[in-house]
Amino acid sequence: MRTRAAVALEAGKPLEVMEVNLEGPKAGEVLIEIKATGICHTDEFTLSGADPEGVFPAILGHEGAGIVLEVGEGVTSVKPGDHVIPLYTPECRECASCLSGKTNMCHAIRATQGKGLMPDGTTRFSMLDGTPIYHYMGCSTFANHTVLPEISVAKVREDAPFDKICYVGCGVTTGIGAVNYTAKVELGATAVVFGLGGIGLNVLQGLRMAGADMIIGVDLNDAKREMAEHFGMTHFINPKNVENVVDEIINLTKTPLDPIGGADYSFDCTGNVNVMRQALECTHRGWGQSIVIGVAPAGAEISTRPFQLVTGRTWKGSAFGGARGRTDVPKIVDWYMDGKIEIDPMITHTLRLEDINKGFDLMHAGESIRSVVLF
Ligand code: NAD
Ligand code: AHE
Ligand code: ZN
Repeated sequence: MRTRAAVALEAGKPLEVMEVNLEGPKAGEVLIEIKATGICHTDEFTLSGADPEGVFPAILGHEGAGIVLEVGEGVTSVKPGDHVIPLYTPECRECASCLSGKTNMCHAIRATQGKGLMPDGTTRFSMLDGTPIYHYMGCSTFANHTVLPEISVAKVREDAPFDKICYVGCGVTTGIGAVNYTAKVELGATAVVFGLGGIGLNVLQGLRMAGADMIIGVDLNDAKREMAEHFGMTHFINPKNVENVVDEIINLTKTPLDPIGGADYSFDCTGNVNVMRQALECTHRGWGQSIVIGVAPAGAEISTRPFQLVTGRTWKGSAFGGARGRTDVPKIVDWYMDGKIEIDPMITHTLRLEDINKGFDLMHAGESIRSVVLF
């Protein structure tokens, strides 16, 4: 079949909207009509050329929602008509990672997915002249139709609006999950969120859900403050206005009973390795945990004095919030539909596919939280 897609022809260039060829689903695969897709900072990261796994031409996008149109041989868990969210972190329930119960990092198809290929080593997309187009994060949601492995789709309730729940495909789950599944934040905790964008705001609402007391937000952009307060931030720091952001946080968290100070938890949602260091070093001696969510460019490395770890701080990472896609994503959609979490205010812009590059411009200008493309 033919479908419309925004194609990343090469790194650093705007996407080009065009007709492309799409082969139908093979065994174990499903064809999905994408109804809406968010634009995440990670799409920008790969398009910029900073992603070591970036391959071109590719159809980017990994934050979508849509309807199953057709299933390949042997597919049993979804059927045509089902509403689904594509998963860049699949859940096969059979690999050692899934069976461990210790991680959401299913490795069944990771090797081919990282090369922009389907599990059989080929692509389903091509240009009209036959040139293959790579998949992206196993999702390629910047296309009106896409093909995914069955293990990479979460079936969700049919009354949930596509233009909002697409965000559960990455940002919402990543932020709320990092608090609840990765850090397991407890009632009364003190936490710091670095970067108050599409991920950081969801960390904030995760912290509010978990019952954290003091929630400090850090961002270079003062314009992020108002929305962050709406999502539960109790204190704001703009690093431009303080001499040393780590000292500032430690001072804020000192109490007469605890003159050492330091946060119980911190979350990096910037992808900046200097910020990751600050995030670790502002946590409490003896028990502080810092969760790295931000994705750093190729070649970047983190550093700290080992003494920071010797004295009881823990550095952890979180991909897709530690959520097991097929199990947890439908529950997060239910939380939204039941009013336990909010999504609508974070979707600041909706665009047509033809205008998708505006979504990247708004992100660069710091003017959007999430732009959502409607098909
Ligand atoms: P975003 O652009 O919406 O937000 C980033 C925020 O960080 C902005 O508000 C910006 O002003 C702020 N910021 C930038 N540099 C800063 C600094 N030095 N100090 C303080 N604040 C700073 O991006 P997003 O969509 O929220 O994504 C955030 C990061 O998370 C990206 O690196 C993205 O690739 C990554 N990410 C990771 C996962 C995962 O599973 N681990 C999932 C989604 C996104
Ligand atoms: N390809 C990059 C890494 C990109 C990365 O870390 N991706 C996150 C999701 S970001 C979503 O917006 C992730 O889930 N990683 C786990 C995985 O298996 O990719 C690189 O550095 O090579
Ligand atoms: Zn993302």
